Amino acid sequence: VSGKGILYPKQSETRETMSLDGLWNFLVSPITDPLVGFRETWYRDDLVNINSDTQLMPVPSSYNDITEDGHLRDHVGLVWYDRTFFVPSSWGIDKRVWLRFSSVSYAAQVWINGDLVMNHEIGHLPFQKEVTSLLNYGGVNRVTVACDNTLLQDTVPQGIVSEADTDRGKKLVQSYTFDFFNYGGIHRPVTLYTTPIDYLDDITVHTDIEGGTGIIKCDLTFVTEVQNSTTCVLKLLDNEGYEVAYGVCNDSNYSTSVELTVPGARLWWPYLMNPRPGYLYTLQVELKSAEGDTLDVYRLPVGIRTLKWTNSSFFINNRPVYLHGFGRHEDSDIRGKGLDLPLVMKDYNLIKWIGANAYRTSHYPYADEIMDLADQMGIMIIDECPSVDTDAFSFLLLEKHKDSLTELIRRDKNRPSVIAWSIANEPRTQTQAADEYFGAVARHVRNLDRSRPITMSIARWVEEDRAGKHVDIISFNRYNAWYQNTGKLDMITNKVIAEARSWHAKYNKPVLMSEYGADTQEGLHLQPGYVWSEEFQVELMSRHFKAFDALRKEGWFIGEFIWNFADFKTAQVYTRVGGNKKGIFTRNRQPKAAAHHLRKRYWALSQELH
Ligand code: BDP
Repeated sequence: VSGKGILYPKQSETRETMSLDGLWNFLVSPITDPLVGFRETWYRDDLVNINSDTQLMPVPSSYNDITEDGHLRDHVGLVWYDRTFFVPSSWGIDKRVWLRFSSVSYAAQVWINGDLVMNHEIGHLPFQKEVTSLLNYGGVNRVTVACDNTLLQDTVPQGIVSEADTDRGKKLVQSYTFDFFNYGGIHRPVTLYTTPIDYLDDITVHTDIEGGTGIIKCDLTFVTEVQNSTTCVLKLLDNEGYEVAYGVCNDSNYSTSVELTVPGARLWWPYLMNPRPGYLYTLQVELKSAEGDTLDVYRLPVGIRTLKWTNSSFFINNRPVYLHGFGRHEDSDIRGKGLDLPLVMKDYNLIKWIGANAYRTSHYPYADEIMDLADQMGIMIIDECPSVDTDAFSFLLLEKHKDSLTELIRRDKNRPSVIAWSIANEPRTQTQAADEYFGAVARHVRNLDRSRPITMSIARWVEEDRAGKHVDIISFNRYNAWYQNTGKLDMITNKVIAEARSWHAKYNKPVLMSEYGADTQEGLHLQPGYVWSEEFQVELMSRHFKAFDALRKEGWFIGEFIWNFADFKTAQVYTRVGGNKKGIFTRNRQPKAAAHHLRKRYWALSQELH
């Protein structure tokens, strides 16, 4: 069985979880014989027995920055991971056992005890498979992962691999045009968990408001041995655990729907739009047998809110919203893109401190744990798929691009924090091929979810763009006084105003500036503002604020996202000093002068608006 849903593994009366995080064994495939691990079936034994170069590697983490080996940092191709673990005998009785990876970048192949379990391509997204029949219960087991970070013309995102002559001989080198380091490894938690034999496979909720009453439409799918034999009992609990709504529905062909009504519903509001932002109910779903026995229980957090958009505005719970936030990255020193809860918490504390109400998950889906906190804190998310700088539009690429959105929407569809889907960042949208390609991508997303608007961050000029017509909100990225007219601070305000106006004039849609900014070396002071100095970054921001304030009066400008929340690592290029330094915070999450400057604006904005 490999159900259709990807519910986050959670413990309940009927479900157990076991973390497989920790130190795994790790072996790099030799560049001279990259496929040797497959030929010699490395998955049939412990890596330590196979090769004495096996070392320890933390999971979750990127592997690139953990060792002192520059070759590993820049490695292209396969690396192997394995570890052993015990499974209790009790798990072997009347249960299904599942193995879930929250993300491996970029492609993964997984074996249990030498048997192939699954393949997955595209980083930043979870995948899982039932492994019940492959495990030794009450005994030791081995999980092996082959992980490949290679990016090609038909991967999402795209890259190019070529052969280079080095002092060590011929070697593969990876190039890519996107501006963040192509970290590899097991980036997010690995979990073994149980469900009952008859289990809830997926839950989909859509919320609405009628007067003061909240409506929650729940679609459930489940897997049971006998069709039409089960009942689902739903209870909605408020945040103190009191039951506020109840519903029952019967199996009809392994799926069912029910509508819950919540009189006097507490709504999910964004941060700073309400004194109690991020209000979440708990939807408790119980699958019952014909005899009334509980088969499975799963609890899903639910926020009741509505989204609406017109050609000029974006509304949450029927109130117009102005988005003020950032583009971000999952990135930090040492761990790269590995999930790190202290870092995640620190980032949210900084987001609250600075008074941002939104961010874009540039340029790929972020960890479930990061999204959970957005739901809880009321931070609005533009949820981006991993397509960056898309070019050379092929059928295969389109199919994978669509898959990345299918998997993203399947994972995040129930999250109140997700207010829009971003289908790409800075694709080459000036061609007929791009027009058709993004038409197809947007249709695909609308078929999966009509409850949220679609956007795309465009960097082509207004006149040449051919893809904006396919989205609901125009997001544009522009680096005035940085990539254009470098250093000319007096060439920002009018240009931003003019460009935003022409986007609106061309497409008659709400417009958001999704990137602007300047690289800044913390501690570098040059007055009057000169590129790379703190003074320059602050002045550049002020000139943009002036434009945004003028645009806000025109009624269709719906938000400003500075690039970037924090400094982050990139590929080695001579335009980057230790990475991209457009952060408001350093990579170590300390404020530059820009952070204090932005804080003043975002708090003033939220006071003025709400
Ligand atoms: C934009 C990209 C972003 C880059 C940024 C920059 O969307 O990923 O980091 O430029 O160059 O074009 O700083």
